[in-house]
Amino acid sequence: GPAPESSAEALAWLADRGGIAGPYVNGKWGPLRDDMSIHNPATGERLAGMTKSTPEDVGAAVKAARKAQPAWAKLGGHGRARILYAIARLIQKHSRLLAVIETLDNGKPIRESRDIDVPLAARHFYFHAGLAQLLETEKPNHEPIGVCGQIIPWNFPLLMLAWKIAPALAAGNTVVLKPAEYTSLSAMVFAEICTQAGVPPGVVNIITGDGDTGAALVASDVDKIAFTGSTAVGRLIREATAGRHIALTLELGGKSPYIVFDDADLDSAVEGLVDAIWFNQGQVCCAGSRLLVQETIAEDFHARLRRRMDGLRIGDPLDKCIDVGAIVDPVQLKTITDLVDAHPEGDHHVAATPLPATGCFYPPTLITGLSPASPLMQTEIFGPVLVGTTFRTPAEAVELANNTRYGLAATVWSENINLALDIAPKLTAGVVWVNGTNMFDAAAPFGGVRESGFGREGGWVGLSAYLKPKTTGKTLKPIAP
Ligand code: TXE
Repeated sequence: GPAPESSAEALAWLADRGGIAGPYVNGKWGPLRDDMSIHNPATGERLAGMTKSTPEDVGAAVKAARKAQPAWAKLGGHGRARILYAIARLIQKHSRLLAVIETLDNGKPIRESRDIDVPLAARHFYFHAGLAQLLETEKPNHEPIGVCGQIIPWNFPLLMLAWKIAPALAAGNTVVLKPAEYTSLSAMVFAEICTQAGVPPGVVNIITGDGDTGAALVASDVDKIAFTGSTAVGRLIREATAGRHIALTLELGGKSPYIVFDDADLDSAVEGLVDAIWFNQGQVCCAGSRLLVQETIAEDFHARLRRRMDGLRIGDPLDKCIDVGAIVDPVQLKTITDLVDAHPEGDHHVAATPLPATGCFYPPTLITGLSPASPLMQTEIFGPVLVGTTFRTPAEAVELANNTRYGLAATVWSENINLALDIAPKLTAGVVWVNGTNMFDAAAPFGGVRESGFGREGGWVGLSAYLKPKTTGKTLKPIAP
């Protein structure tokens, strides 16, 4: 049918499917059970029911993936590319439905789901279709890993699904993916897109459920686990897979520094912060959440920042004029609230715009003048809360920036390119942005170090995490007699 233009039409789309998100295994839906509820965080309204997939449901999905894998690999890079291109085009065709569903389910502003999440997801499939076509010539002597278990978070439900599924499929693997319990609806749309695109049954399997379902997937007969989520669950997964010698990549939390030097273009650096910490309500693994400002300009910079914060529009995520939407779930809202309330230290500034009377909203907040050891400076808040302090010298900026358990991203603002190029290599991070922030490219490897995890997603490096190199006799030169 035609793509829904409104939430009413998106809800009708869900009702047509029984109003329940459930497993998609071997190209078919089911079992559909109303075990859990999916809510709209902006209104509290129930959007759908959801199956909590059992270990048996997970086992059936892994079995389907195992059976489908050899034929999928045999299709070859060009054959798989044809299907990946079809998925990309169908994401574009259904972009309106995907954007509305994503915003209803997650609470992110429709402007973001429409202009960022959905187009980047499509681009990820286009890009990996291209890589699939190059595989046989660029990566001879490489085999797919097999069946990949993939577990994703709720902050970018469709985009994280694309980051996981596109490279896995391009490389000739089959997948069993578990979306996050708060946000499983765009995965339902994606499953239908797979059917429409001609993905053979069993190549893409989706299992809905919570952490128990995730743990069952980790314990199942898969050849690899790819996980994006909290550092705590990442650690559990590492322990659970330790003795089994299966492949593992982890993309975990962060507390990324955002460094502003006194010679920076201050208005651009302020605007960058809107993207760094208020984009997606700060629920971004690489959010620039720790502001480090050179002392000489700190007062001026903080004043500009407070003015900009006070102008942010907070409210109904379906309103195209909204800058800041809802927090994904009451549990996450409570985590943010408890953490900030427990630490009154520093100067707190709360954005002036009033919050909607109901729903899961948290105001954009700036907390400056903190000691580097403050839990606010060390703990990932994963909300619209920017914390910070000042520094005097570049060396001190580097020291403060690296004073964290994490190492995902970092941002440097300076008009002095020599300074920026000197600082960048000294920062402990998987990606460093200069005079910009939150910039992504399907071709650029993304991932972290330390407690931010290991492994990279994107580009050839990301694709390689779904391939096994294999040296074969034919390609070895015999030792001269
Ligand atoms: O994450 P979980 P939560 C951070 C952020 C946030 C905190 C808690 O700080 O406030 O984590 O969020 C599945 N075995 N990030 O509790 O639990 C779960 O069902 C296997 C940063 O929601 O890590 C979901 O699909 N899987 C992060 C996924 O793991 C398990 C994004 C992520 O949920 C499991 C999300 C288990 N034992 C949260 N337990 C980022 N890096 O972007 C849960 N899951």
